[in-house]
Amino acid sequence: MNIIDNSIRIPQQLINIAEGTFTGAHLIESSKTIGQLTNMFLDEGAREEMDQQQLVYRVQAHLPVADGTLGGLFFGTTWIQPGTVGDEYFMTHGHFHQLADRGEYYWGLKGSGVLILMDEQRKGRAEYVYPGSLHYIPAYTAHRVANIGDDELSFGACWPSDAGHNYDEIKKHGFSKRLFNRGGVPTLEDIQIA
Ligand code: S6P
Ligand code: ZN
Repeated sequence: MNIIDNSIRIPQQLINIAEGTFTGAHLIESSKTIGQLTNMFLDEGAREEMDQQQLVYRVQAHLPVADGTLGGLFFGTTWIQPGTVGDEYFMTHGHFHQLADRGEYYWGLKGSGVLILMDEQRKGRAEYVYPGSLHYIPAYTAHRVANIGDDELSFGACWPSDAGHNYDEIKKHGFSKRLFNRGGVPTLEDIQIA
């Protein structure tokens, strides 16, 4: 609650601007392991043979209003471990927003990665992510980040509090472009829907 008087208050939340970690109120944390990412990587057989407890990525987010609130903003950090499933880099699940006309900002904090984007016509493109890179994700655009480095990758995000997440389309059809480690070179390849 906002208390209006003449005192100058200490903020309720803090962010470590180098690490992207938050402390304070209204925080949520989540993580995804190899075992939770069924059918997300192209080589499902390789995923099944890996340690199912292995961490792929984790998220910390500051949600100052209820999910679905019109006019608010959410703010978060995602950390992706280095690694591959088969030849495909560790990456976030990826999603459209539930309200598909909501955009988002991403920015690189640590490590090196690639932001993979896809519009509703399945037209895809990608951008490098690195400390200081800034990425405007337009409305109607699915987004996911892959870690192409040997170290942990982290990036920040800010999105409307009524955007929501639509994971179903990605679960059903995946992205139109996937990122593979081909002989040490990050290589984007077109994937046809089966
Ligand atoms: C939310 C924002 C990020 C992702 C996070 C994990 O709109 O894009 O906070 O939630 O990077 O990715 P995903 O695809 O598993 O939600
Ligand atoms: Zn998003």
